[in-house]
Amino acid sequence: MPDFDVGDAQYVPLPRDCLRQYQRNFVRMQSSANETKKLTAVSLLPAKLREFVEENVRICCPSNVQVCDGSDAENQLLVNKLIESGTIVSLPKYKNCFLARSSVKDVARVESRTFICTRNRRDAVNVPRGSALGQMGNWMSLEQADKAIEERFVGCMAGRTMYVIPFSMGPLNSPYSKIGVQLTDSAYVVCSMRIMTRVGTEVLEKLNSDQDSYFVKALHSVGRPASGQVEHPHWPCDPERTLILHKPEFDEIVSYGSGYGGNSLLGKKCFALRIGSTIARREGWLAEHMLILGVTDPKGRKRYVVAAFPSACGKTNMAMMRPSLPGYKVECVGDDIVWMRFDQHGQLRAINPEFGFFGVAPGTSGSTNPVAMETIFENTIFTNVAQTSDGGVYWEGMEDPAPGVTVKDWLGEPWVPGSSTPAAHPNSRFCTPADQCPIIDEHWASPEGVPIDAILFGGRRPQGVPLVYEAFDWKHGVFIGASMKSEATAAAEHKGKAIMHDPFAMRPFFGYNFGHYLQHWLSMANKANVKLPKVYHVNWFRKDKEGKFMWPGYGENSRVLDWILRRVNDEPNTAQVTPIGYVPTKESFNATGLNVDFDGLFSVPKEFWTEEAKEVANFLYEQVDQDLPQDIQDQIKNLIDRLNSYQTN
Ligand code: SAT
Ligand code: MN
Repeated sequence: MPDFDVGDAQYVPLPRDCLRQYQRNFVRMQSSANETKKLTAVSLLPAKLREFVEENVRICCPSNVQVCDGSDAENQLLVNKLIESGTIVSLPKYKNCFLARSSVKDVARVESRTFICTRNRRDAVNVPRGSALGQMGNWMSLEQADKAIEERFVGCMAGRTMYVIPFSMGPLNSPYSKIGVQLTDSAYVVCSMRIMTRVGTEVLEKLNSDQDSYFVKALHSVGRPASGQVEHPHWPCDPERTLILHKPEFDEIVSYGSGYGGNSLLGKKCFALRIGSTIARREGWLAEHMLILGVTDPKGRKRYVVAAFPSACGKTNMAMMRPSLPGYKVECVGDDIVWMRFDQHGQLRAINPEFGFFGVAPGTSGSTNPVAMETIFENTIFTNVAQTSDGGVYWEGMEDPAPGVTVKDWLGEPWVPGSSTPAAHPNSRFCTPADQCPIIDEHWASPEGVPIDAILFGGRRPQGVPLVYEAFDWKHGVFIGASMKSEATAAAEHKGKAIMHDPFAMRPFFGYNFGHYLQHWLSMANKANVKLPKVYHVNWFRKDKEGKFMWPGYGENSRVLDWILRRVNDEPNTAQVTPIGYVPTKESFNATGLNVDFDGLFSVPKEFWTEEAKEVANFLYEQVDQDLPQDIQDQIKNLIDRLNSYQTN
């Protein structure tokens, strides 16, 4: 329940009025302190957090402030409120599931409006050569950022509640975890953050007991158009002025104007990746856009691997894979983000900093991801999927609705199969608790993390790129990560299927200069006594001359894991050398029972790769220019040399 309430505030856009409002609010906060002796009373918050809340109450002028305790009761009140405002509807076909329809103008991450704000531009982004446009993130000065914040945030929460969400990225008892506090005026965001992160009073207790009460500050408002006219009252937003700002020097995130996904669930991309990568660099570890899975072979040997694919390229499917190879078992640790570091024994260990899955709905079905289908029909918030007349959901790829059941598309309009427009938005999502996954790994929330033996990079590459290949060594592995490309996806505002560079699947998520990031990855090899994991590149999406996929994917990808485990276990005669890395020998790759063109899947066409190497070299030299590490320059030269002397038969 709110700590204090100042009634229905008017929209007050001027700073002066805001200050007056603040004075009134503050008096009430003081008096509520005497009445409420609970941990969630604003006045009893740890000093630094209280300061953060008060400062932003002063700016945003909410009509009341509610510190979230993460309880079921609190969640129920918020759900009721969201149903009342028309933001979500209940889905009676399932248990405790809801559907939200966003504004049509707020459906994906907005990379063009996402900025890293630092004193020096070069700390934040790579500085491209000449007049080339930077492709790896945007920079804004701290002064510009403050001006933009002032223009947008003053009075933006008038008439609304400001929720204070204390959350932990990673298990609360893990030394790898970090705390954040998000202020937001969206109840939908509170409910979603509660699924995606660990929210609640335990976090406040930890902040209270920690000496420095350190937390990442995250301020979010769905905003209010400058005209004052909110187009869709059930989903307020301000798409014209949306801005997502990060200040790594202050561990601060400020997001305005959008309520969707990574724009508004600030623990995810903003904290765990952008700010996280800058903290990781400072502290000597890695914050990456990767799934984590455990794989057990028929002999009972278990290994964990991480895999980086760009958004909407099948990370969730792989993390929940049901292996087709007999005797294999896959267990899921995480589907999107990893924080990993070498422990005192030199073993790379990883945690999943998240608590839920924010997965792409379309394409998820009993055949592509049966495990996800067993996970998501309880305690889930769906956004922008279609709705069925029997109180369920529907999306492209899902089994057709039963006869007599009608469908409303993601906009709420009647929809019939075969329509020219999709039923679900291509970036529609399920937001679901991770521990509901039937194959969640028993160590998924272990404070010490899980040991990692292999790192996979991958993307959607229709041409030229083998199903799997292995890096010669760590430096070559870092170069492979830097060279990643993939077809554009619906997760951001890009259109079409152009092949885009997406180094480490981090292009939209770097918190600092990509050249420095490469150096940081390379520097892992300089740590004393570390056991560097093997590095791979995988591509499930190669197409033949007729444009058909050459590889069935999904559960059959366990055959690739099988080969990787053989390599990790140092089995002899498992690899042959090509200019781009090791590919499997025919006898070491289990294709039994599959009708696939082995030679075609693993071929390394000289012409394609000569072009590819040139293009990647141009990209890296042009984009990273003076910050391109010498080791990467050497890798480019080595690849070109190997290709020049490559004899194909
Ligand atoms: O950034 S989101 O969390 O909206 C999804 C993604 O791009 O992976
Ligand atoms: Mn992602």
